[in-house]
Amino acid sequence: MGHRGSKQPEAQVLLLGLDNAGKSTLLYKLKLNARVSTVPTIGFNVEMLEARKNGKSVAVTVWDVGGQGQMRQHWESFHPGAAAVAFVVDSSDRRRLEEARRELEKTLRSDELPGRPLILLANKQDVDGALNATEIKDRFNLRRICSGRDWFVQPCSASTGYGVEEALRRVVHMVKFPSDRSAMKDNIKETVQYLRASSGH
Ligand SMILES: Nc1nc2c(ncn2[C@@H]2O[C@H](COP(=O)(O)OP(=O)(O)O)[C@@H](O)[C@H]2O)c(=O)[nH]1
Ligand SMILES: [Mg+2]
Repeated sequence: MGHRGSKQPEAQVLLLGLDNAGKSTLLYKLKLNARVSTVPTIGFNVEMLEARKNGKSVAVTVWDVGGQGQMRQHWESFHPGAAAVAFVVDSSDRRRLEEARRELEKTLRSDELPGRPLILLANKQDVDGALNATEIKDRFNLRRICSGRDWFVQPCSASTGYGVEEALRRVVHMVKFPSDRSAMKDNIKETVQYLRASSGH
């Protein structure tokens, strides 16, 4: 990161969701378009993805912040630089849907994310009995909790790749790409320093 000399517009996307939702699998599916085995994310993964918008090349930096309990307190440190939120849900885990919904609602209430678009990734569609995109939308009461922002529900399977490219296209479509990213780059540096300091590295 930070070695690119070009003025390519860049946006930060926060990849959030409970642990085990499939965030890391999704990120590496997007990055490599290949299936990889993941380990539970302790800190965070970050990848810069190239995409096109209106015939121009753009960069989407995706931050996969660990979903486990003690990492959730750090989600907020990533909010200020985020142009969009991608929230991953394990559509087959009915037991934890309400927990996921609460986390999403809390995230969207953040003062640092006013009007930022949300893409809800209804993941694990390959699993028998998984809720479909409409059911997820209704369970999450998205129309209510997303008032004042663009939102979209994308059914996908990070394992098979179904819906994954489509998800990135949706994000690119919804995100605004400001031309001056210098302030945002400083923001990222500060966030990384903060996280390193607080994890003792
Ligand atoms: N069947 C199925 N399993 C998935 C899918 N996405 C992720 N998984 C599995 O769910 C588990 C958690 O995935 P991971 O990416 O580590 O979740 P994270 O904690 O959100 O980063 C792993 O065993 C993945 O192989 C999917 O779309 N379908
Ligand atoms: Mg992970």
